[in-house]
Amino acid sequence: MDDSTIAAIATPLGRGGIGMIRLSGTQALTIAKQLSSREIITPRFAHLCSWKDEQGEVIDSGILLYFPNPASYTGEDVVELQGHGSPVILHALLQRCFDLGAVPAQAGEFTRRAVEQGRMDLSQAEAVIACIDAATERAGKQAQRHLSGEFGKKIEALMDHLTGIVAHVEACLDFPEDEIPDLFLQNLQQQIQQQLLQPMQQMLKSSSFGERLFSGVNIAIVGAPNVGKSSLLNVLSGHDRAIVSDVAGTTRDVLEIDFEIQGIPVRLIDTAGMRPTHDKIEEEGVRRAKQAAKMADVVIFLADASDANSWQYDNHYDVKLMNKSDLLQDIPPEIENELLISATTGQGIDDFMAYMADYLGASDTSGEAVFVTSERHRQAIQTSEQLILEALPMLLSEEQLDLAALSLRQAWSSLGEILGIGDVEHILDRVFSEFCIGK
Ligand SMILES: Nc1nc2c(ncn2[C@@H]2O[C@H](COP(=O)(O)OP(=O)(O)OP(=O)(O)O)[C@@H](O)[C@H]2O)c(=O)[nH]1
Ligand SMILES: [Mg+2]
Repeated sequence: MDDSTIAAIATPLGRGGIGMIRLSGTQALTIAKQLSSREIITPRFAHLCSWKDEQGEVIDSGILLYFPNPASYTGEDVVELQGHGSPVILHALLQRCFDLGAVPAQAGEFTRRAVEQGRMDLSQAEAVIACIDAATERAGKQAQRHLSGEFGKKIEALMDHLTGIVAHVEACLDFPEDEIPDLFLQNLQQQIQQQLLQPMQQMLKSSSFGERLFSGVNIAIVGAPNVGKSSLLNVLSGHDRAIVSDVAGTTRDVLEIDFEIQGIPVRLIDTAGMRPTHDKIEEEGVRRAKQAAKMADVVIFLADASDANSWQYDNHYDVKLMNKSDLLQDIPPEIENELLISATTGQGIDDFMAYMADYLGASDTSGEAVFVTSERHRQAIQTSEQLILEALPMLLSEEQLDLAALSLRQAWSSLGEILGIGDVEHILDRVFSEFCIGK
């Protein structure tokens, strides 16, 4: 265990109403007493006091809070100094903490200590960054569910089932061959299906939506000039962002707006209409449009339902959408199965949004309250699932039972990585390197 006392500014660097310094470790209380010249510091009591430098001159004043171990964020003694949000004052105060014996905290070190002290599991620690980084309310709520341990409990439940199953398989190993009833092993297979594989597959299904909640998606709208790409961008953004005109080739630059689809942060990208051109500026616009389409996660090909010339697009796209439905008397048979909207009247936009939500995986969450939200967790579940699937047929051949037990134990360890259980030092290093200092 690290017995150093760490200190860092926990609020964003910049001027603000309040600036906070946090200390954690065995020396935290002693340092607090020296700073504040107080003999007695009551746990969880808001002390209004001033903090002084070596000469006794006041550096800042504010609220001092002391949380004795183990009931603190890190599980160690924690002191919080809530002063004024001035970078100069905060740095002076922090330096004073260092002079009194604290050392600078590494990125994420407070939370890492919380994990090491068993105050939270690794998935909860990751939820701390997820909370901070959440770009939409729904993402924030999902992060809270992870933070509360709801996700970790699901993983723990799977690990408990695995432990039970491994125990059964290992018990079989002690029996002489031929004495293990077939039915017993078949039952075990069934349990694996129901208690492990099914819930894991459901979790994996929800992961594309869950991961997108945090990673967000870039969606590019491409198509021929004048089909209404900029009009669609304006409708979806709810304001008049892009210039719209009946002159083909209006948009030249790549334009972006941010909005959300069922909580997924979406960057919508409007591009220049694609057509052969000798106009140098428009040519550059078309080049940029192609580039944007290449980089996008989802490419929407927009066409004008009333103009068959716009229906063909040679490059790759993910979603085809027909605009200007208001101009149609009848729907031409060639496009009767396509998604139809009118950027002018708003017709079909809700259905299109529902389609996009589905496309982005919203329906795959099947009403679950908490789902997989990170690639790291998904990969650990996938590895675990793979190992269980490998073990499954081995369970029916008695001479392979030991191999089956080994695979199942590895499957358990893979799930354990999610919670930070086992030999996970390298994983901790990676996870916490993404944290900010002071958290
Ligand atoms: N009737 C009708 N007109 C539309 C609709 N959407 C766009 N328009 C009109 O079509 C013309 C072109 O619209 P834009 O949004 O500028 O088209 P664009 O695809 O961005 O065109 P470029 O930037 O030139 O590639 C404008 O006159 C719009 O008012 C629609 O749903 N119905
Ligand atoms: Mg345009």
